Amino acid sequence: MLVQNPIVRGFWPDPSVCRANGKYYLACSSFQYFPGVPIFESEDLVNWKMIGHCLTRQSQVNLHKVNSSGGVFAPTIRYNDGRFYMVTNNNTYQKNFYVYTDDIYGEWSEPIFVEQDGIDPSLFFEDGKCYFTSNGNAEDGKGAIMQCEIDVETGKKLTPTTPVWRGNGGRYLESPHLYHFGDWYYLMVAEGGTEYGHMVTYARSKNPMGPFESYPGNPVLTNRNIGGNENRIQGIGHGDLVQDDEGNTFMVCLGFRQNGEWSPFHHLGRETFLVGVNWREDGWFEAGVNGSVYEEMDIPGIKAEQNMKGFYNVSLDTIDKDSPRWCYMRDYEPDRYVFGDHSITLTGSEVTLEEEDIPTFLGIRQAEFETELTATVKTDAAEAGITFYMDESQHYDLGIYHEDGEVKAKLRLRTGDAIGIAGEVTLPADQDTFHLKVVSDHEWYYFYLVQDGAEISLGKARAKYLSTEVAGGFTGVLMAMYVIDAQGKKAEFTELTWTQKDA
Ligand code: 6LW
Repeated sequence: MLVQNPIVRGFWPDPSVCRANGKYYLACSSFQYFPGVPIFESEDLVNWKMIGHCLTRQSQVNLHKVNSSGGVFAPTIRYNDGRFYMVTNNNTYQKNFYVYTDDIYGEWSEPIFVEQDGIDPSLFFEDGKCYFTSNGNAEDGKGAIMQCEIDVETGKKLTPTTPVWRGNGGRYLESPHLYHFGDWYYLMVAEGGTEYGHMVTYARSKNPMGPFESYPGNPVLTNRNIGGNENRIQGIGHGDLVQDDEGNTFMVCLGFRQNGEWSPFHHLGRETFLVGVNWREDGWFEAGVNGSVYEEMDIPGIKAEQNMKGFYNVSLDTIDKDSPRWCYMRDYEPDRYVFGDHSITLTGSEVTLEEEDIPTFLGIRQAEFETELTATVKTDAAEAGITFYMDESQHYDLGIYHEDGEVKAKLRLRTGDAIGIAGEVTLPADQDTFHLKVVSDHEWYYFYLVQDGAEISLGKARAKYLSTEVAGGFTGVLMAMYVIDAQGKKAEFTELTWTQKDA
C-alpha cells in the first residue's frame, strides 16, 4: 500500500515503536515540554491517534529550568508480560530512568533510575532477563554502545556495564536497540548525528552481549546521498523495528522535510517516518527503497489506507482541556489555564518568552508548512497573543499590548540577538477584543490584525530564522497562546482555528 511520509508530521522526533494486544504504540521525545513523552496508538502503522503521555506528573520528571532542547531525550517503548515500559534520559540532569504501566490509557509509574550513563536507553526482554542498552564511552574514551542486565523490578544492575559494539565509524553513535529475530541478535543504532549525515546502521551476534559483527551494507538506511529536488526528506536515522503478526518487519525512524534546494533549512522539527524492511536469505536485512526514505513509498505489508484529512487541524470544537496535543513549558502550572466552553483563559505571569523558565504558554506543534490561523483574544494584560516559537531566542509574536494607557497590536520578531518590532498599530483605548490572523507557507509567516472585517498587515517574517539550522536544538516550531503580565491579568482566547494543509 502507498504510504505518505512522514506518518506523524511535525515535531515528533526519536520514534520508538512496540506491538501489544494487536496494536502498535509509538513514543517520541519531548525535551522541555510538559507532559513528557507522547504516546500514539495505531492498528495499521499508518493512521496514528495520540492517546496521552508517559510523564504526566512532576514527580516523574524534573523539567525545572531545563534548557531548551534539554530535558527528555529519546525514549524506547517496550511491552513485556502484560506491562508497558518506557525508558528515557533526562539529559539536563543526566539521568536514565524508566516508567511502566499495565494500562496504556492510564497513568504510568514513578521513575525507576538506572546507574548507567549515556543517552538513548533501550530495554530488551528475553527469558526473564532484561538488558539495558545506551550510548556511552568505552574505557578508551571512544564512543561505544554500552550494555548491562538489570533487575527490572528495581532498576539495579545485575552485571557490569560493558561496551558491546563500537558502531560503523560514524560520529554520534546513539539510539541503540537490541532485538532477537531468528538465529541472530541484532543491535541497531544511529550514527552521523541528527543532521544531514544521519544514518541507521546495525550489527548482529549469536549472543545478546556480543561480539557484534557489522552489516556489510551499512548504513542500512540514510538519505545523506540524495537531496535537492530529488528528495526533500533529510536527516533519516534513529530507527526502531517492529513486526506484524504475519512476520512483516517495519522500521520507524526520524527525518525532516527540508525547505530550499541549495541551502536547505527545516523548521517543523524532526518527524516520524515509516519504511519497510526486507529480510535476505543470509539473515541480514535491508530497509526503505535502496536504503533511502521517500515522501511516497509503497510499503509491502501495509494494508490500510492512510487518512490524514484534517488530522492536524485545531479548533475549540475539536480540541479541549484533555487533548494530549497541548504543550506546556517546563513545570506545569495548571491554575494558569482555565478551559471553558469554547474558550481558554490564560493568566499572565511576569516571565517573558525570552526566559528558560515557565512563561504562560499553551502550544501545539506546527505539522505542515502551509497553515492559516485565526484567534480572538479578549485581554487587558500587558501583552497577550500568539507566538510561533522555536525556542526562547527565536520566535515571532503577534501580541496585543497595554502600555502607558495605550492599546497596540505589534509584531515582535526575536531572531537570536536581533529583537525588533516589525509592525505596530495603535487601537482605540476602549477596545477589549482583538482578532488575530497568521498565514504561513514554506518560506514566510504573514501576520494580520482583523479590524471590522478588514485585514491590517503587521508584517511578515521568514520561516528560515525559526529553523533548526539557525536556532540549533532538537525541537520544532510550536504555535502557542501566551500572556505576559506581572499583575496576573488574563487573556481569554475564543474562536481559535488553525487549518494545516493536508499532506
Ligand atoms: C537523541 C539522539 C538524537 O537522544 O538526538 O537523533 C537526541 N538523535 O538519539 C535528541 O533527540
